[in-house]
Amino acid sequence: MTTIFSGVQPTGTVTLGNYIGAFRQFVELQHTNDCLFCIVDQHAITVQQEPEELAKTIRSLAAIYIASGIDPKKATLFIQSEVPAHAQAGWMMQCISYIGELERMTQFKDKSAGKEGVSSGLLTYPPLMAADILLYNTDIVPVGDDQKQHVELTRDLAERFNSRYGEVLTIPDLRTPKNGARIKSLQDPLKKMSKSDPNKKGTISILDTPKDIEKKIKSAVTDSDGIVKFDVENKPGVSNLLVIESSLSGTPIQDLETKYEGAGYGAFKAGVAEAVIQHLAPIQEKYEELLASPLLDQYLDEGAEKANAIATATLNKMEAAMGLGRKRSRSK
Ligand code: ATP
Ligand code: LTN
Repeated sequence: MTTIFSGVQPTGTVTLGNYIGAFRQFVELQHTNDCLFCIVDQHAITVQQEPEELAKTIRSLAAIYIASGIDPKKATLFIQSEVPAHAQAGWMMQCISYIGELERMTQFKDKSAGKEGVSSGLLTYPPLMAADILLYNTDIVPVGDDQKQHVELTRDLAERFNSRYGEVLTIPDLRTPKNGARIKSLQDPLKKMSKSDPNKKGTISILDTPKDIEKKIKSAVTDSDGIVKFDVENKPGVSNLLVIESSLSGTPIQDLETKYEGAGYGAFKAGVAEAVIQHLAPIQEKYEELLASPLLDQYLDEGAEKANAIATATLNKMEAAMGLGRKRSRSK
């Protein structure tokens, strides 16, 4: 069976970008593969977090995973910091990474640009992500477009480890969605929609109320020619809204262009808002139920137990291969 692994950071509320780019792929993949999904809280602290808020966001994210359709009986859902092997293997991956290759990561450049007091964890974040993936002998990593460079680095690190210490690690492949791999901000359709964007008008959270969704889509930046047509280069705002409606409703973009022919942007935006509201309503309902239920902790406990067993086995092999501790001398 193919092994799938992915992670989402508990930073802010999950956006429509995360949902379309990541969660929907997860839900689709869980039926025919061996899936592990992680709440990567150790990645979240590369940027300072308020402890109370972080703890709440972790639970909320777990509920969002399940409300979006992840079945914790089929897929393993767990919290990164509850599986110590991640930090241990992350350190080993750091020791085989070069500072130069980490400084070239665009996410590091974006998140550190113009900031004072950038944590060293922000730079060494990709080796920890590599450890997350490699501990589970992962074949495929489903993510949005923005994570492509990190998955490529993971492949390089795994190959480097194997060539230095023997064939221990599986080389993973990337999977991005055909439609919606990079949902854009509603206020700046050249930028990706992001959880940590301080301008909340550009971001739809999957927990937003119908009123907020309508308001945000109504004020989405488009253009002045009034034609609903998919053209990313010349009409990025309209194209982004078309991608959103198409991926949520399952209607091909061409059919949406026909639907909105001659309609004007007012009717177009109302239609997109309706599609988003309809799609999110059952997810929001399930989310509230889960947060109030003791089942959430039970699922996370079971997930951590399963993940720990697999991760520890790989960690032991990695340590033995590198010569750490007494694993080699004891096996003789
Ligand atoms: P942050 O702003 O804190 O960096 P983020 O919104 O980028 O957060 P992550 O937790 O880093 O969210 O990403 C979770 C998953 O969602 C990843 O697979 C990522 O590729 C995907 N993703 C994030 N933003 C988008 C987007 N705008 N369009 C499509 N996929 C996205
Ligand atoms: N870097 C990712 C989150 C992440 C991840 C992972 C994704 C951490 N570890 C392992 C896939 C596999 C992000 O910022 N979205």
